[in-house]
Amino acid sequence: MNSSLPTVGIIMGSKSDWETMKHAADMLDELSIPFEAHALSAHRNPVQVHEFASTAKDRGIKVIIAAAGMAAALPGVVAAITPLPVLGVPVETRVMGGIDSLLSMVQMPGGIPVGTLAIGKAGAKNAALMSAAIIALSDDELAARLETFRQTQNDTVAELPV
Ligand code: RP5
Repeated sequence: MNSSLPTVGIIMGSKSDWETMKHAADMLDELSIPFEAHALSAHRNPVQVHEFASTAKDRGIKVIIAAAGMAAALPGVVAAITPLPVLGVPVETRVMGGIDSLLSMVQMPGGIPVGTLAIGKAGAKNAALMSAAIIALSDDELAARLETFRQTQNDTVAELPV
């Protein structure tokens, strides 16, 4: 993890979500974006979630990535408290494969948006890339790193592992 002050805050509903969210962390590391990560549940830790969300902007966080599974209230609750952009990652679940997480996250009432990504690993990686794109609007060095990432991806996407 980059040692500068974090500009992305990752919050997830359970330690069990880390297996998914490490893909967001890895992508942020690759782009040299400093981040912090916390396991806090909207249902099990409501006071700590409020503390995290209400202090994030003043601590220098620019984007929050919130991941949860099942009745995935966490991104919406965080978005209701902070003025920062909140990106939601629906975590895959055993019973419904993450459709439960996706629907409970994406169906926000008008007025409080959550930018919901895909279920699981792809959503976690893309949440990091979306965070990068948002922060890069006012950070030219990050914009250049993001462009390099995309160019490399473009140049290597057709390579087969043979
Ligand atoms: C949600 O419930 C968490 O985000 C997690 O995806 C799911 C299961 O949590 P654990 O029972 O594994 O802690 O709140």
